[in-house]
Amino acid sequence: MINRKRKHYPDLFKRHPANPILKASMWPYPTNSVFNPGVADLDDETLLLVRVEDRRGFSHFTVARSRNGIDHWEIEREPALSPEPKDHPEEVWGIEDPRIVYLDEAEEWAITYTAFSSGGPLVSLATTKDFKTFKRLGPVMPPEDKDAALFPKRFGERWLMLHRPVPVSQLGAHIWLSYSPDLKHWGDHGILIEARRGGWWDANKIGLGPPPLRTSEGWLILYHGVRQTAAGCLYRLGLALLDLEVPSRVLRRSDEWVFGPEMAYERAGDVADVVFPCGWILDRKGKIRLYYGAADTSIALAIGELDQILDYVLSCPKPESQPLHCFL
Ligand code: BMA
Repeated sequence: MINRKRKHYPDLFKRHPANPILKASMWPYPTNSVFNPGVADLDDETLLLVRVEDRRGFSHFTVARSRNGIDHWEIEREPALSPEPKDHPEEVWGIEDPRIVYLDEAEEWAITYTAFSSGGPLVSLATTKDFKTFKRLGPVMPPEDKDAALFPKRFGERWLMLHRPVPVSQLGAHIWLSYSPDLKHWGDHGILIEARRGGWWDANKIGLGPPPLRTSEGWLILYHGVRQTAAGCLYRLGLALLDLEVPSRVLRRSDEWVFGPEMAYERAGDVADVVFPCGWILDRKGKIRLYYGAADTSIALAIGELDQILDYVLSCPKPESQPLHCFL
């Protein structure tokens, strides 16, 4: 792959003028906030599995559907997936931040989500064919671990998952890659993308955004970097590209963030200065619709052109070394 001259696009992702597209005031039942939705492309409509936070502070998921993915959302009157602490004690304080991937082989959707257990947040997995009934596979990573998504296919015999454990050693919260023969038992863990250090926008703590997106040039990754400032945390987004056949190889990583909180609905809310995407859709015209939680309060949409995004990410540096991973 050639090293191109660094491209500059001021707006790789453009905010939709209808933002925020979904708010708690539109909900058919009382809620505190709606944000960080998982996204599924159902061909004739866009389905959002919305994280809804109630006024205890606990979250559940509710389905919202729209033909154009922008407006006229039909919001279901009942939650689609609620915490079930009796059978699943790890969900005692709610379920959060779903990432949805269609598994061709199984002909069903897989949802990785954060289960908020009394021992801390962990990664749980559920599957569904219709977003009405769900099969829980239970917790797949112990706490603290979040921001997980599967790849939609096996590599060789194994499934791959990206996720973000947080070590007590405070040596940095990085994006890890793990392997499984059956989606339930995971091993061969290794760091894939490291949080940088010092003054970088993505120092110390990063995490995956939407699930990896298959493109002609590799798996496109959008991740958040959390900058600690005197005023609190600042969530911004950067890009990376993984090898199509061997996703443990990081081909490119952006030095700069490509999207960050700017608008009033991103800068103020329950948690200020947060843009937090958990899903995106690539349409037939090469446009990416990125759905994100804004300030942990509402849901917003930004649109990008895949060609431009690839052009940009291919002009980004190759990582100097691969951190840990050598299993594939
Ligand atoms: C992260 C997650 C997200 C949230 C973000 C900002 O740790 O818990 O759900 O949007 O913090 O509060």
